[in-house]
Amino acid sequence: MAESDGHSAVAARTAVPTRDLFINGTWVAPVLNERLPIINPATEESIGAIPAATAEDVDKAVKAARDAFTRNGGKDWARATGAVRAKYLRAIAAKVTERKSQLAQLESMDNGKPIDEAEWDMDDVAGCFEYYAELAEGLDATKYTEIKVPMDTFKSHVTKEPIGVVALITPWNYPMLMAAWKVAPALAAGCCAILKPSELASITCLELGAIAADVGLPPGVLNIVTGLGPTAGAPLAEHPGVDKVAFTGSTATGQRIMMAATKAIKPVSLELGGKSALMVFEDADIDKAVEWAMFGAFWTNGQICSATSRLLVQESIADEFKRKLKAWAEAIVIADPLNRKSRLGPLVSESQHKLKAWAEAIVIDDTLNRKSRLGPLVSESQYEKVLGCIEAGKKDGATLLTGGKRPKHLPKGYFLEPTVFVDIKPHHKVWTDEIFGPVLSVDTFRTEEEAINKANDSIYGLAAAVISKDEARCQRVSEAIQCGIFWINCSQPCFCQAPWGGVKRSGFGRELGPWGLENYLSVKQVTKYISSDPW
Ligand code: TXE
Repeated sequence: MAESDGHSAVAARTAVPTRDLFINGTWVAPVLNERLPIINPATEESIGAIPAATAEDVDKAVKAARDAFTRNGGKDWARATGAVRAKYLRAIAAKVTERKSQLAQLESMDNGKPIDEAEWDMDDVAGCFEYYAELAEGLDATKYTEIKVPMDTFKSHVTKEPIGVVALITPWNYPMLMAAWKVAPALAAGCCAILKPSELASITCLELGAIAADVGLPPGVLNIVTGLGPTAGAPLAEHPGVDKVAFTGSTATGQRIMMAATKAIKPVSLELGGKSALMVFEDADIDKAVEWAMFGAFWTNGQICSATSRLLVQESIADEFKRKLKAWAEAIVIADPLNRKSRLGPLVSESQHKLKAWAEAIVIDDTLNRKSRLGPLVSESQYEKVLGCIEAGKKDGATLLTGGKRPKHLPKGYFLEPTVFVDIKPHHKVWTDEIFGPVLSVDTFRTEEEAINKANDSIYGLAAAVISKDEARCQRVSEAIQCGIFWINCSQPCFCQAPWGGVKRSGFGRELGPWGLENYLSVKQVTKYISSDPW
């Protein structure tokens, strides 16, 4: 194929392994022996199949996890030292690194993300397991923490214990990384887990099973069941043998999971949708601000919970800003994600230099310097959803500044041009609803107060950002915005040491950092009567 069609210079496609469900340390065919096709979103071709688990398979996985949790009085895992668990986590990290190239190719073919980005994801997966290995070791030192109580006839301490059997239900936008964000802290804490990845991108999560087997993880500590949400996810979330559910995905599914958990009074942590705003003030370096806006909006095709989907620009610079945004968005080259030139940038990068490199690689208005950084959207249904949102934007009366359609040179695959809407009204769906695609809506503001009010006027509260040279203003805005993650003079950096999660309908609970570990720990108070006198 010709260079210009975006399908040349494509890395060799690795074979997709055929896997069953990973239960109790072995590969088990699903009871109904049904499979779901894996569609490569860049070609719309089937490249394999994943097992479709149902309630009976889920039940087996939960039993295996419970058995692993209690086996040998819990000494195999739950009550082993953190140092023992850390060894396994480090071995998993090493295997991910060893298999990085293959895993990244599989991720790219399954999810459509540019190959460079998929490789960065694998670095972050390994980094996440390494990080929680360290925290697992740290648990040994803090196992018993004394508490001062006001009566000297009593002695109290708290001890942290693993919550038990946990269900980890993950999405498709960062398939292996989102699994790592849950599996690594859950295992570090001493929990035994059932991972249910998204049916739209399960390949690399199944490979995590192969890696678990390779490093000799005790059977049942990690189980992986793939399949559809209603037939595999729902029975898992509702299973009475599950002690906690950790979920990342849509707000609608989060509500269902929470209702199931409410009935059983079990804890949940929910990382749901977002509609994150980036506020750009007139004292900002406009070129840099456009770069951050592009990065926030179009990286991973905007299929990121924290994506910059609402841009607020101070009125005095709005015309220049929009002109540049249009030119730069149109300069993004869209291509097969296995093409090395195709990349959007790191969302969850461990190292800042990657972020910087990405920002520097953003091409401005010189077409000779174009760099490809957009792959296809993940699936036909997501593609249709995003196209529907674009139509709704037009119908509502927003002006399409650029994009909104399939690129001419890519007749196949779920490719979409980076799309920018302007002339936004507060009720426009493109402004209020999570789209999860490369669609940015731009509004303006006059004062700081107006920017804050507009940014806060959302049912979501995951992330937000400000760009301004005025440090005091940045600080004020960071305190005024209702969200769980706030960026100053940047957008989207993510580090596994820092907490991740939202407020309002973006969910609750925090992943990553020590907060991520606490998600899987239960605090027990132990109080001893130490006097010889009768009470
Ligand atoms: O999400 P779902 P989908 C948003 C985004 C996207 C929309 C739909 O707006 O367009 O959600 O995506 C499992 N019980 N986000 O349909 O359904 C499902 O199998 C238990 C934002 O993929 O929430 C998958 O493993 N589990 C988000 C996981 O839930 C169920 C990332 C997520 O799927 C279930 C993804 C049920 N009843 C989508 N139904 C983010 N916050 O990053 C489904 N699942």
